[in-house]
Amino acid sequence: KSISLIGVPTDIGAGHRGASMGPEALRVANLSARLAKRGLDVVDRGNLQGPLNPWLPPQDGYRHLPEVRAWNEAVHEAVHAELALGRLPIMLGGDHSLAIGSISAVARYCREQRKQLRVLWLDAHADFNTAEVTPSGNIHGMPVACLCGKGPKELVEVGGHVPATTPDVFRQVGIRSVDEAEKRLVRESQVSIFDMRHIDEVGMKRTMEEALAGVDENTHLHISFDVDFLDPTIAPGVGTTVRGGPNYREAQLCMEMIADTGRIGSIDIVELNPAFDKKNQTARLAVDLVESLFGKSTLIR
Ligand code: DIR
Ligand code: MN
Ligand code: MN
Ligand code: MN
Repeated sequence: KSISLIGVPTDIGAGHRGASMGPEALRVANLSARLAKRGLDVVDRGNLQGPLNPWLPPQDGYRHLPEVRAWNEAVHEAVHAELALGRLPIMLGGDHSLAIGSISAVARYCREQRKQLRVLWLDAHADFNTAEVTPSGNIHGMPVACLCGKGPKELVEVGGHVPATTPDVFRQVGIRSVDEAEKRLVRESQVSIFDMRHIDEVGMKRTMEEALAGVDENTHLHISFDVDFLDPTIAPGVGTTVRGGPNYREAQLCMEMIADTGRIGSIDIVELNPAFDKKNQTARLAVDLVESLFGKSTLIR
């Protein structure tokens, strides 16, 4: 499989500055060379461009709505172009609002190819807020709702198919912070959530068996990996840490079980914020985990 790295250097949807440095931190942590060493053909396409962060307060429930839209138009086109070439795009984020562009493109590709889409949303947060209920106005807390058609026209219409996709394609893993009014939206949407309590009770192995159930030869698996999924003791380099996340071994097992399906078609690596990191350790951990996503194992290769 041929991989295309796409830098998305923006923190336009976040509540802290610095995720715009994520793409470079992943490059400095050697992502490209480490994947190439696994025998993969990797091309770094460089960075997409979009508006600078004007750092304004929210307006009508959204912070930076026109800017988030502009970035996502660019992401959508870039991701769809890579998929159409038969390549596997990896977004180097950037805040999680970029998933509106990437997943809408993947969903469009799946409709064109008559493939089944499955999205694994690895995150501490459900990212299902709307303007009416958001406590922050930050659009990185809204991409799943937008992709399911709940959100502003500017974002719901990215890619031209409304809704871009449906709640049944999502499996959220690692969730442990859902805002008060967001809880009802998540329940009503029927997005399937494997929260930390579920992982505590049945373990990561069974959780991933459940989250991957039904994945078959015709499935395109998209991994949307918010680095705040990980426990902050191992991954401090994010803006919105939440304690009580998966530890190193649980995270590795999660990635290894995804690799075993052989069905990964696209990936977002988001919310990595070097301004909060120490010696690039979170970027280096993310690269370790991505190697596992591509099948690195202890005894085979
Ligand atoms: C919070 C934080 N739920 C919000 N969200 C995210 O502002 O909507 N943090 N996604 O990473
Ligand atoms: Mn998060
Ligand atoms: Mn986030
Ligand atoms: Mn997120």
